[in-house]
Amino acid sequence: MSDGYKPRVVVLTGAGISAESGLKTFRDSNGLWENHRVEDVATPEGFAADPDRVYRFYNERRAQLQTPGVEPNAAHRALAELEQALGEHFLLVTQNVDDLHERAGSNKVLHMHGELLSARCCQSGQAIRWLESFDETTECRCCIPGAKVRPDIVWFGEVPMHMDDIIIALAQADVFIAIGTSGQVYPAANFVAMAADGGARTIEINLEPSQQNSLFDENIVGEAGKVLPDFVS
Ligand code: BV8
Repeated sequence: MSDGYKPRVVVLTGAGISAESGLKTFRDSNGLWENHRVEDVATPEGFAADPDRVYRFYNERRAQLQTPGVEPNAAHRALAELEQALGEHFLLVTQNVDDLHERAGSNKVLHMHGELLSARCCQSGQAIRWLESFDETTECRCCIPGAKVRPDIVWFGEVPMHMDDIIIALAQADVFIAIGTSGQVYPAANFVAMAADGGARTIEINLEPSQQNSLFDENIVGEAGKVLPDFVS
């Protein structure tokens, strides 16, 4: 990257970027939604109806994320290098709740759907770093005794995080790159149109063309871990 002009780049990642690290995606074959009903484990109604099932769903994924061998892959590392090269002209937004971007060296990651490795206090709303399993008998560490904790996850019907910052960045982007996302969940699925409206060049990198591939200026088909290192160099 020349020292002079640095394009403003916004990247959106989805579950596909973590697939080569061994984490399940949602909608691929054998994906998370094949073995769980979204309504049961990723909605406030599902949590109210059967909290234990939801705690178990996220405890299993949190434990899997921390098992040996689940490591960032070359795609995560390539994005960390791109952040190094572009500095404040680079923004990484992820729909993922794993910490593989951070473990690959990305410093600024906007987790618009929350994070597995934190819990949210039901009393104060605070997010607290939390690595072990928890359930409805677990007491919060942050405030009044007896306060409970829930997964620090944005469920369907809840408001995604960091939307103000994301909307501004998309309006100012020169390049928008979506990596490893099926483009089926909103408002993230609208980001390509929002970036294009702001004049950005839009690029999709995906194992197969997503439902939205026609909305992108460029479609690169392949495994992110194989495509991205060459793409960013
Ligand atoms: C909201 C919890 C209002 C975290 C998740 C229109 C406008 C606004 C809202 C809506 C709308 N229409 C409908 C809605 C409501 C709803 C929605 O989108 N429903 C869908 C089903 C139609 N949206 C919401 O409720 C959102 N909230 O809208 O609030 C609002 C809006 C704006 C501003 C203020 C308020 C909340 C959505 C968040 C829901 N939470 N999960 C968790 O458990 O992990 S969503 C879930 O899907 C995950 O977060 C996941 O990240 C996300 C998207 O999935 P993907 O990441 O794309 O994964 P998927 O498996 O689908 O695809 C993987 C892709 O990777 C595939 O294409 C595959 O080919 C590819 N791939 C595989 N391997 C590789 C690869 N690519 C490259 N390399 C590889 N190796």
